Formats: sequence, C-alpha cells, structure tokens
Amino acid sequence: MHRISRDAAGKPSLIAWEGDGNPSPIGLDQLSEEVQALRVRRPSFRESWLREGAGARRERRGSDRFVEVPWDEAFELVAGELNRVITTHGNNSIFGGSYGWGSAGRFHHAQSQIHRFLNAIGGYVKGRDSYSFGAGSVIMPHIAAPMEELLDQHTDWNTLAAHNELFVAFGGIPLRNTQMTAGGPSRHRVREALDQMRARGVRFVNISPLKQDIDGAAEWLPIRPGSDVALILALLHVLISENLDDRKFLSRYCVGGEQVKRYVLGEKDGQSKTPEWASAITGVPAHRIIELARDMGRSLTMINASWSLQRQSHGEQAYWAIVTLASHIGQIGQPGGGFGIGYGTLNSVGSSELRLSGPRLSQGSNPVEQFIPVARIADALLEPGARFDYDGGTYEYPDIRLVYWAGGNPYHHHQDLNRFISAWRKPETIIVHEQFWTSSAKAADIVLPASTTLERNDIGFASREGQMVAMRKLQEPLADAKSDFDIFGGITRCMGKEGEFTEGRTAEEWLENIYEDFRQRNTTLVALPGFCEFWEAGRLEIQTPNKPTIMFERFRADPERHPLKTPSGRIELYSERIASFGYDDCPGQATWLEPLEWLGSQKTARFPLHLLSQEPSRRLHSQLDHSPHSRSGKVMGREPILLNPKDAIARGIADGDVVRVFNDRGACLASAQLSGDLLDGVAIIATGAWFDPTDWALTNSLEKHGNPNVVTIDAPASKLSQATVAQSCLVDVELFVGELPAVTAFDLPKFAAEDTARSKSPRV
Ligand SMILES: Nc1nc2c(c(=O)[nH]1)N[C@H]1C(S)=C(S)[C@@H](COP(=O)(O)OP(=O)(O)OC[C@H]3O[C@@H](n4cnc5c(=O)[nH]c(N)nc54)[C@H](O)[C@@H]3O)O[C@H]1N2
Ligand SMILES: Nc1nc2c(c(=O)[nH]1)N[C@H]1C(S)=C(S)[C@@H](COP(=O)(O)OP(=O)(O)OC[C@H]3O[C@@H](n4cnc5c(=O)[nH]c(N)nc54)[C@H](O)[C@@H]3O)O[C@H]1N2
Ligand SMILES: [Mo]
Repeated sequence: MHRISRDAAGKPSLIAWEGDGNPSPIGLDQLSEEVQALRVRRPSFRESWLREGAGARRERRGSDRFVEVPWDEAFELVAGELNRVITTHGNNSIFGGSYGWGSAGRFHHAQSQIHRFLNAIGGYVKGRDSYSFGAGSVIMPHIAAPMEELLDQHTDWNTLAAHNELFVAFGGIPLRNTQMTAGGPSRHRVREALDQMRARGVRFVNISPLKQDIDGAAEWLPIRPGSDVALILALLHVLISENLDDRKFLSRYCVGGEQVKRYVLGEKDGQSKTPEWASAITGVPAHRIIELARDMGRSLTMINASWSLQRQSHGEQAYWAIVTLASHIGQIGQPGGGFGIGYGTLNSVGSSELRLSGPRLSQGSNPVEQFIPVARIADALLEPGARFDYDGGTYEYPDIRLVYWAGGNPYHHHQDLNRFISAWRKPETIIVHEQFWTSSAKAADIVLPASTTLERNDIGFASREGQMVAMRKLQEPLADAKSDFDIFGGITRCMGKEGEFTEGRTAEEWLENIYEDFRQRNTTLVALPGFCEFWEAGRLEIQTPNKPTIMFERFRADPERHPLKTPSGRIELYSERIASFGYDDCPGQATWLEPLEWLGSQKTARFPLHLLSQEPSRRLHSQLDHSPHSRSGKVMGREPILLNPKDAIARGIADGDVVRVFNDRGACLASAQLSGDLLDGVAIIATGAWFDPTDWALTNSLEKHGNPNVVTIDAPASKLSQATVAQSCLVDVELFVGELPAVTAFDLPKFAAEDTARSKSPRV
C-alpha cells in the first residue's frame, strides 16, 4: 500500500506506507513518465470498424489504426452497437466474463462495474471459476469445502509458530507472491511469520523445481513439475505400510480410506505406489521419500500446496492428494498440523485479522444463464454450439457476437495466444476499457479510456488485511479518461437504462452508500465510525479480536454437529459423486494420471524442457510491466528465462544471450539467465511481459518480448473443472541467431488523422 508525498514544490510522488514493515515496491512508480506515456487518452475506435462497420477486417485487430472520437459520439456508437447485437442476437451473444484483477478500490472495481452494467442492459454470458485456482474451486467442495471458505480459515501464522514442527511446502512459500492481496494488502506479514516460525525451530521443506520458492533456510527437494501426486502416493505408501497412518482419524472424519489403501498398495491397478516407483517419476530419491514420510508421521506437520500445483493437466488430483495425505497424518483441525492450499500465494492467507465481507457495489442479477468455464474462452469463441462437460453436467457454448472487457488482459492471461488470436477474430465487436495501451487494448475495436486509482475517490479494503483506507483522489483524470462508472453511466444514458445502472447516485454518493451498508452488515463484529469520520481519518484499523484461526477446528471437535458440506459431511477421500460422473480424466479418488505434457512424456524427444510460467516478482501479472521497476528486471528489454547451466551449456547458451523458446504452438524470445537453483530440465519465464507478436496478422509469428503464453497449452485440466493448465508445458530453447527484432510492446498504436477517417465513415 502506498501513500502520497509531495516535495517542496508540491510535486507528488508515491511512497510506501510507514506502518508496513516489509512494503512492496510494485506500484510506487505509477506516476512515472514511462507509465503515463502509455495511457489511453481518448475514446479510440479501430479504423476499419468505424469506417466499414462491425466485423470489418478482423484480421487487422492488433495492427489497424485507431481513430479518436469525442465522448458524446463514442457513447452513441457503443450504445448503438449494443442495441444492434441485443436486438439481432440476444443478450446471450454478449460475453462479459471479462476476467481479470483490475485496480485496488472497492467501488471502482472494474469487474463489479461491468457486471452491473451488463445486467442493467439485460444480461450477458459469464465466465465461471478463475485462472488462479479453477481446478481447486471445482474439486474442493466435493471433497472438503469451497475454496474461498478454505482460504478464509487457513490456520494463522501465529498459531503455526506456536505449534507447528514441520512445514512441508509443495511449490514453496514464495515471498514474491505475498506482495499481493486482491483488494490491496496492508502490512506484509509473511516474511516475519516465517522468521518467527524458524526462531521457534520449525523445519521447512521446499518441494519445488526452484530453490528460491522458500526464501531463507529450508531443505530443498527438487521435483519434476506435475509429478507431485506420485510423490504423495509414495508418502502414503510409507505411512500405511509402516502403520504411521491415523486410522482413527480416517474412520471418524473421512470416507474412502479403504479405497486409498487399495490403490496405494497396488490392489486396484497392480502397481504398488512405492518410493522407488515414485522416484522414477518425480526425480526425488526413494530414501528421501521414506525419511520425509516418517518425519511427517511423527511431527506436527503442515502440508501446503501452492496454487500452481493445480494450474495443471489433472490439477484436481494434486489437491485431492494433499488432503488425502493430511487425513492420513490425522492432524486436520489441530493447531500445528493439517493442510493448506495457499500459504505463500497472497498476503492475506494465514492472516489472523478479522474476516469481514467488505463494501461492495451490487452487481444486480443476470437473466442470462449461459456461462463458460472461464479458461475455455477460446473454445467458446471458436466453436459456438459445441457441447462441453463441466462438474457433472453437459452444456453448450454460446454464439458470441460481442465481447466486452474491463479490468482484465486476456492477451496476458490466456494460454496458447496464437490460437487465441484466431478466436479473437470471431466476434463482430470487441470493446475494452483500459488505462493503458496493453495488447488486449491494441487488439480491440473500441477502447474507452479508464481513469486510474490515483484519479478517483475510492475505498481500499481487503478481508483479513485489518484496514480500511480512504483512497483520496490525487489528481484529475488524464486527458479524456473517465472512471468505468462514468463510462457505463454515459452508455446507459444513451440506452435509456441509466436509472437501472446508477440508481440516481453519483460515484461519491455510492462510496458513502456502500460504506454505510458495510458498516451496518458488520455492527456485531466491529464498531466503525460514520462515513464522514472515516473519510476524514483516512485510514481505519479494523481491530482484531486476537482469536486463533484453526482450519476445521469445529469439525474436528464435533463432526456430527459441524459436518462439512460434502455429500457425506466428511472429508471425501473417495467421492461417489465424482466417480458417478464417469470421467476418465478425473476418477473417484486421488489418482496419478500423466499430465498432457511433462518431463516423463514422449514429447520430450522433441521438446525436452518443462516451461513453468510463475507469477512475476516485479509486477502484478501484466500490470505496470511498462514501469521502471518492472523494466529493470528485464535483460536488454526482454523477459528473462531461467535455465539450469547444464541445459544452457548443452545448447551453447551463455548468461544474457537472447534465446528462442519454442514448441509446436509458437515461439518467443527471452534473455537467458542461468541458475543452479533450478532443477535441470526445467525453465521458467515469469508471466506478464506484454504480448508483442512480430505480425498480428499471422497466428504463428515470433513473439519478441518473452510472453510465455505463446507456448502454453490451451486445454482443460479435466472434464470436471475445465480449468487452465498453464504449468503443463514442454518447450525447447535455442540460441537466437540473426537480426534481433526490436521490442515494440511499449509502443503506442497507430492513429489515423481524425478528419480523414470520419469523412469516409458511414457511421458518424
Ligand atoms: N502462463 C500463465 N498464464 C497465467 C498464469 C500463470 O501462472 N501462467 N496465471 C493466471 C492467473 S492466476 C491470473 S489471476 C491471470 C491474471 O490475468 P489478468 O487479471 O487479466 O491480468 P492483469 O495484468 O492483472 O490485468 C488487469 C488489467 O486491468 C487493467 N485495469 C486496472 N485497473 C483498471 C480499472 O480500474 N479499470 C479498467 N477498465 N481497467 C483496469 C490493467 O491495466 C490490466 O491491463 O493470469 C493467468 N495467466
Ligand atoms: N508479485 C506478484 N504476486 C502475485 C501475483 C503477481 O502477479 N505478482 N499474482 C497473484 C495471483 S493472481 C495468484 S493466482 C497467485 C498465484 O500463486 P501460485 O499459483 O502459488 O504461484 P506461482 O508463482 O505460479 O507458483 C509458485 C511456485 O510453484 C512452483 N511450481 C510450479 N509447478 C510446480 C509443480 O508441478 N510442483 C511443485 N512442487 N512446484 C511447482 C514454481 O516453482 C513456482 O515458483 O499469486 C499472486 N501473487
Ligand atoms: Mo490468479
């Protein structure tokens, strides 16, 4: 969280808030020239769309010129196009899933604004689940509890420091990721929490291809990506065969223990899941698997999995296996043990601050029932009418004619971007609200300029962060930028729906309204002052009752009175319901299923390196990639690719060389960075380098900046969740020879002179 400071001449700059002992530098250079230079300044229309009509020359998306148009005309054009599409094709031809993070601030939260707007005009096709934990959010309610409920009740760090002895972290606890919380973190607590645990003698084991996934002292067990389920099955094999499993816990709190045992011992498929079996799959030596299992069976053990473990082919199985393992150890519901599925993903996970549902703008209700699993956007656009499985049901993809996005960047977040370019050509019209000329903005038909958090008043709040902040506007919006609220207000006015959208309130009146609503909803939990007093104070501490949080504490104390919401009320190590779906890619219990791509697959003959694309340390996804802080992490302007020296030397690659990263789906350039702290055979490119194809007109051109999503697979984790599998990806890397193409990701698009465009335009 930042604060505004002014120099003697009154010039503002952003500094970290003093109350934070470990502040994040991301975001402090939002006022820099580099950032401001890429602002969208005026409503901008793709020239061919404006001159020739909706749907014209869609292959020019990304390279066409833009024409800037005054707001009154822009509102009319957008309203007219929405009316056309709704009248001709119905509201279920509008995709408003509009996935993404957007800025901090509860009122100007772009996702709430766009969904409220689309509901006000009759509804839209939504996207379900998330890229973050799509597989987890579909499987966890079947076996334990909904993902959000679990994340909210992670045993807090203080309790862990007091009780935990052994912390086994699959995917580590990377501090770089705990810079964030959706809504905005306040005090960055995780570094201190880990220090405190170490001071109390807690042992950390980092099971990950990357040593730095735990900063500071930890044992490192390098593992092949995507193979964790095999390792966990072998740990279970040791626990079961050495009688270290807690049978009482299994019979009182779980269903399916017998099925697990039969599978682990090889009675179901003839393959005993021994440490030797797992060692061949995972690369972890058998003796270390045996030692770890014994340590886990004899210590107060917390088992944690990062979200990356399920952002994979068959990602559901990893989470099911984690819960199965923790159930066999039998410490779920106790203060020092159990499982976590998110320590080290966000600052808020493991917080002991109060859980409160924050101020929010109602989104209204959506009369359109059709949805898509969020990561299936390209399938939906490419194959309207095709049927898909999802969580036990069968559904049909809608026929999308118009895509509306605010607060997300699909050319950042989606997989197999070359395929996505083809999908993006299907809709007749694409409307984007953006602050910056990102790749998604450049590839839209209509780009409406959004103001930034520094240009509007808002309320900063995130559950379990212990604070509420009056985010006071620093300056007027740049050029013609407007808040998403004012943009939607203008469009609804032209459509005769303004009342439905604004309910007659201004943005400032809404702030007070959502604050007072929040205050009243939570009076029993916390005493808060009236809105004016809050706004005057600038920052409220939301007092913590200092009560430890222990996941599943009540369930453990009395499972009959406090059953889980699963069909049996218990932890389901075997799920009759999932088994009844009959999915070959998601059977009824945690099962080792080979990922589509991994180091054990035959495809390694052509593409021998496993590429991981983790969260970036210097930005939030693609946000502020153009900032000096993010750019200083690049090498010669390109995103680094981390390689083990063995893999680099074998390919004649030295530190700092520009390399071509490729597979059958595409290729990108990146700068080699060598590190022995990465398992050989694995490569890493952080996500978020702005997509920068050599030629937008092609669907296989070289990406110049280091965006890993040109090579990732766009396939579902399984029929159960249809979630993204960004982490299951094989590539090869070679030294780039030839003339290096310049990075153009941070160039503005081309603009047509306004008069020429308009004089020829039949529409204006
Ligand atoms: N290969 C690979 N791909 C991944 C992942 C991975 O691990 N590997 N991770 C996935 C995950 S977990 C996620 S969550 C996604 C993230 O994907 P996104 O959430 O789409 O990424 P962001 O870069 O945060 O995009 C937010 C956009 O909103 C804009 N914005 C910010 N504030 C406002 C506002 O107030 N109004 C408007 N109109 N716009 C605003 C920003 O400028 C930015 O372009 O990426 C996914 N993609
Ligand atoms: N600074 C910063 N922080 C962020 C974000 C950001 O953009 N920037 N994004 C936020 C968001 S939206 C999300 S969803 C979370 C994501 O949180 P996560 O999904 O947990 O984060 P990742 O960085 O993708 O993965 C963590 C680590 O898992 C390891 N790993 C990858 N695959 C495997 C595997 O198969 N097995 C094992 N054992 N380890 C593996 C990688 O080495 C990686 O460093 O992060 C949040 N935090
Ligand atoms: Mo995410």
